[in-house]
Amino acid sequence: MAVTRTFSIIKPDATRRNITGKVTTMLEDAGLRVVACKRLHLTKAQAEGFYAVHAERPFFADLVAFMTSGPVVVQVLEGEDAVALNRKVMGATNPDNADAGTIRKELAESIEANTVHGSDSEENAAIEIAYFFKPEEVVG
Ligand code: RTP
Ligand code: MG
Repeated sequence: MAVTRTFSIIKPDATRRNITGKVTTMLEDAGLRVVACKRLHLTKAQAEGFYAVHAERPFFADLVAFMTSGPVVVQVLEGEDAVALNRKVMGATNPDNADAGTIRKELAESIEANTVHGSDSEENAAIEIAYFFKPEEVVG
């Protein structure tokens, strides 16, 4: 399996609870390496653009409000088959359905305030990385 990259967001529920280090440790312990990182407060336009694929979903307005409710930490993660590895350590979207030991099972508050985002394909990872980082900001 090749070393690849994925995109991660540590969501506002985690920055509010001051557990970004704990989340990052769980990512690192799973075999992922942080090769780019910054903390920012998403604008409404940034959050709407990022989640445009969900624009027609009933939870879209709530999701945008949540994602702009506090700072986030955006990261590029590198590792063996990084997209799948990250999704595995994140756990299911709804923490009630997530496996024990996953970030969402251990730390998420709800299906919305679920602590982390992770790209769902290599194609989307590349799009999402480019949404937040210039090539020279990613240092492997
Ligand atoms: P993500 O995109 O954040 O990595 O999460 P995901 O793939 O597991 O879930 P997705 O279906 O892409 O949904 C994006 C985010 O929207 C919120 N959500 N709320 N209220 C609801 O029913 C609901 N469903 C999804 C979550 O924050 C989810 O991560
Ligand atoms: Mg998703």
